[in-house]
Amino acid sequence: MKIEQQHIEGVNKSYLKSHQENYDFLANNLTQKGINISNLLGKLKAFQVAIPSWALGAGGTRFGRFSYYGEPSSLEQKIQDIGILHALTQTAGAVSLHIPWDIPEDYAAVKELAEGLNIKFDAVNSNTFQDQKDAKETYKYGSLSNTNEAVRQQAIQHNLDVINIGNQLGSKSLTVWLADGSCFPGQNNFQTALQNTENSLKEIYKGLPSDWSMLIEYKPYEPNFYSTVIQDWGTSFMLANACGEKAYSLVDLGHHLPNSNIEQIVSILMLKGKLGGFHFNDSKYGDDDLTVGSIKPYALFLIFNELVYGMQNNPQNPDLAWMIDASHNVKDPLEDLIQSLEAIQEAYAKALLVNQTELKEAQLNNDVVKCQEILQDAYRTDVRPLLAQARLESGGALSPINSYRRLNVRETLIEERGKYTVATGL
Ligand code: AOS
Ligand code: ZN
Ligand code: ZN
Ligand code: ZN
Repeated sequence: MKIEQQHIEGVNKSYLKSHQENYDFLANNLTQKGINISNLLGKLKAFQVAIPSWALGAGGTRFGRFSYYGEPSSLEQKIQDIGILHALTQTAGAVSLHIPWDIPEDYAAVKELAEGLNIKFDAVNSNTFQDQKDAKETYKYGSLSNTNEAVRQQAIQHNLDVINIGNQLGSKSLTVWLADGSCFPGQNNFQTALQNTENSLKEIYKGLPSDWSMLIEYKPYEPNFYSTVIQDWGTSFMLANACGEKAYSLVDLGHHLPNSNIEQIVSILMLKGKLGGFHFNDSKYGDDDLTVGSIKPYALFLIFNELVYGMQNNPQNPDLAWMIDASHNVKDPLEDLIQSLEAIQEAYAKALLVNQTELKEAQLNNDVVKCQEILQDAYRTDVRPLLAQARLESGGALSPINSYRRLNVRETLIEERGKYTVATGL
């Protein structure tokens, strides 16, 4: 299934009048505050977020998985799904692949399909958290950190293979997330595990093309429940520095212990020029991978406030790889991703409303109340008409979720692919 422009325009008609009223009201208010609307719209239109190939089917937990009908079974179908998301939202112009789950059979065909849907290939992800069929060595006791050199070599080679695959598609970065760690005290020597990881990452780094970057993701626990080798941003930062200037930290919002001040982490990494990528999601307890903005939207706004500040004031930090990393156990994955994309844009738009000059002045005057007022005034502004306008101007849907439903997307996918697909696993 492919959503055509005329389908979207058809559905947009019924929302046009009320949108125009809401938008005019907001645009007037913001203009009176001295905000340049066309500048704002330009930034929103340019902000594209990569969809992870693994989020297009229903997720699950270790207790089970309830499949969603009509899920994609091949890389081509995953790209088609992202094409649907992008047509509606105009903000999902990239895909993040996972190897070996997404090895293309026909590179030219996959590239052509993605190009036709205006989708770029963002960071490619390696997988050393599962044993692969016919693999000689097992990752049961770690991959890049393993005490056995043969295992480390296999994991290094896999990452080099992933770079090679991504290179053929036009990707420019590799994301390394390791499940390495230990489940019980005494199981691992912390220093050996970190040293092995550093040496292995340096080997992978040597194979990185000159215009590529390596993104090092951290996570405090799971699947290992006593220690994780790359447990926090400090460890990731340390490893990125050890590797070189093309290595960066990647922040996944779900990879922090409760109440961590993620906005501060983001801010400091950008100051040091070492924030390379982002995995958006939301969580209540741990790495819940819930819909972005569904639990802590104010925290997301504060994070975006630092990202916007960094993008404006930290030329030492590169452009970021923006990605969603979410999982949906009970929702239609595509609807869930539409909600996440909207929440990201909303937080970004609100952060763009913060008057940085006034904030700096209030900070210098130690006017704590004013500082809070400035942030909360931006946060409390309903920016949704602005997002809708940005979508409209780019050819997207005024109301993506409603359009998705009214265009019977899921029903059509089920018709085309069948209710139970390979991805169902039944
Ligand atoms: C795992 O917890 C990390 O968030 C990874 O970024 C990602 O979810 C994984 O690579 C996908 O399988
Ligand atoms: Zn992640
Ligand atoms: Zn995660
Ligand atoms: Zn997660």
